[in-house]
Amino acid sequence: MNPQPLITTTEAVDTAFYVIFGISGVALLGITVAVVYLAWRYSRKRYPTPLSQKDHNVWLEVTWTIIPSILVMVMFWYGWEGYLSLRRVPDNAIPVQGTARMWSWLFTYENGKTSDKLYVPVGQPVNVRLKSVDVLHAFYIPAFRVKRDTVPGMETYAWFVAEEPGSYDLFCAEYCGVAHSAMITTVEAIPAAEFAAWLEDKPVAADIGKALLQKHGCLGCHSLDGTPSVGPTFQGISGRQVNVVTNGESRTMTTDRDYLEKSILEPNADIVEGFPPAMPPYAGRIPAEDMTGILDYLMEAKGDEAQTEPASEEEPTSQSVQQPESLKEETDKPVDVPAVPAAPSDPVERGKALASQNGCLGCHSTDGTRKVGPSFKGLVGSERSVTKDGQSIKVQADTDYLIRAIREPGAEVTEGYPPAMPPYPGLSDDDIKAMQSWMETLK
Ligand code: HEC
Ligand code: HEC
Ligand SMILES: [Cu+2]
Repeated sequence: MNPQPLITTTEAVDTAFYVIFGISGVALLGITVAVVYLAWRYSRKRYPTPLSQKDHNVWLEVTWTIIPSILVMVMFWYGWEGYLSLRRVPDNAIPVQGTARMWSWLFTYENGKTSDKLYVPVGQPVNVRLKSVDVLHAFYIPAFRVKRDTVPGMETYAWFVAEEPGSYDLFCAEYCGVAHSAMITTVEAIPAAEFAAWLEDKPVAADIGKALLQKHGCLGCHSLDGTPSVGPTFQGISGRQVNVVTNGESRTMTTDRDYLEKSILEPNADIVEGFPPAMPPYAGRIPAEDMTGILDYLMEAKGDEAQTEPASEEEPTSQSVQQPESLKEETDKPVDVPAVPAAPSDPVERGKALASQNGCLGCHSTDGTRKVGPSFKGLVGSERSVTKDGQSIKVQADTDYLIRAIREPGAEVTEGYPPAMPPYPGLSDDDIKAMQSWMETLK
C-alpha cells in the first residue's frame, strides 16, 4: 500500500510470468522424468502380474496434494501482487487522456495538446485514462506489459513508466472492424526536458494572437509588456476607458471589441490622446480570420507575463488521479482534459491537426494507398464517380463537395467503396476548408 518503491508494470508482470513459467517448467520436467522412469521400472514385461496389494498410501497422497497446492498458491500470490501493481497508479503519474476510435488513437495532455502518438517523459509514470467513443478497443503496449480494454461508456486506465528513451509499439488488441490492423501507433519516450518543451510547443491561443500581430507588423508600434512605443501598449488594452480625439473633439470611450476593431480598420477616426495619428488603416488588409484572431487576443491581452499559463480552469493534478489502496476504477471521475486544443493559425497545419484529431486518417491515407476510404492525395479538384440516390454521377471535388462528403457522407457514396464513413456534422465550413488546404498539399 506504500507507493515508495516503484514497481514498474514491466517488473510486476515479468516477476509473475517468470515465477509461473519456472514452476511450470520444473513441474513439466519432474512429471515427465517420473512418468518415463515409472513406465520403464514397472513395465508389463518386467512384472506381468502386480506384486503389491496396497490400495493407498496416506502420506504419499497428502504430499502430492500439499506440494502442488503450495505451488499454486505461490503462483496466485505473484499474479495477484502483479495485478495490484498494474492497477495502483503512482502518485506522481502524469495524466493523459487516451481516446480510442475507429481506427486510431488520440492522446490529450494536461494542457490540451493532442497527438496521435503517445509522447511520454522517460522515467516518469504516466497514467493513461482510457475511453472509447465507438466500439470495444484495447490499449496494448507489449514493451510495458500493459493491456486494457476500452469500453464505450466506461472510463478505465493503464499506467506505465518508460525507463529508457525509445519508440515502443502501441496496438489495438481487440478486433474492432475493417481497419483494426491499422490501429497501431507508438509510445515515444523522450527525456523529461524534451517532453516539457514538446508539450509547450503547442499553438496556444495567445501565441496565435501574437503571431498574427507579428505577421501584420503591429508589434513594430505596439508593445505587449506595457512599455509605450509609437502607439499605446496592448497590455491590458481591453475594457478600459480611453480618451480619444474624434473630428477634433475629445471624448472618452470604452475599449470593447467594436472599438478595437474600428481602431484597427480606421485608426484615424478616433485618435488616442497623447499619440500621433501614425497608424496606417488596415481596412481591406487583414483577412477576416486574422482579424478575429487579433481581436480575440486583444480582448484577453493581459500582458506578456500573464500569458505563460494557458492551462484551463480545473486541470486535474496528479493528486486527483492517484489510485488509493483500493481498486476503484469504475468509480473514477473522468479527467477533464479539453478535447480540442487551440487551433494553429496556419490553415494547412490546422487542417492536418483536424484530420488527425477527428480520426480521418484511420480510414484515409495521405499517400495514395487505398484504405477503408479513398486516399486524400490528389482528391481535391479531381473528378469523382459517386452514387447518389441510386444513380451513378460524376462530380468535381470542390469545397462544396468536400463539405457534403464530410457532413453527410451517406448522400453521395464514392464508387468502389462501402458507405462506411461516419457523418461529421460538427465540422464547420472553416474546418473543412482548412482540411482542404491541407489535402491540396498532398502531392
Ligand atoms: C506605424 C505604427 C503602427 C502600426 C504598424 C500599428 N499601429 Fe496601432 N496605433 C498606432 C498609433 C500611433 C496609435 C494611437 C493613435 C491612434 O489611435 O490612431 C495606435 C492605436 C491603436 C489602437 C487603439 C489603442 C488604444 O489604446 O485605444 C489599436 C487597438 C491598435 N492601434 C491596434 C493595432 C493593430 C492590431 C495593428 C496591426 C494590425 C496596429 N495597431 C499597427 C500605431 C501603429
Ligand atoms: C470509418 C472510416 C472513415 C472515417 C473515420 C472517415 N472516412 Fe471519409 N470516407 C470513408 C469511406 C468508406 C468513403 C467512401 C464512401 C463514401 O463516399 O461515403 C469516404 C469518403 C470520403 C470523402 C469523399 C472521397 C471521394 O472519393 O470523393 C471525403 C472527402 C472524406 N471521406 C473525408 C473524410 C474526412 C475529412 C474525415 C475526418 C473528418 C473522414 N473522411 C473520416 C471512410 C471514412
Ligand atoms: Cu480498435
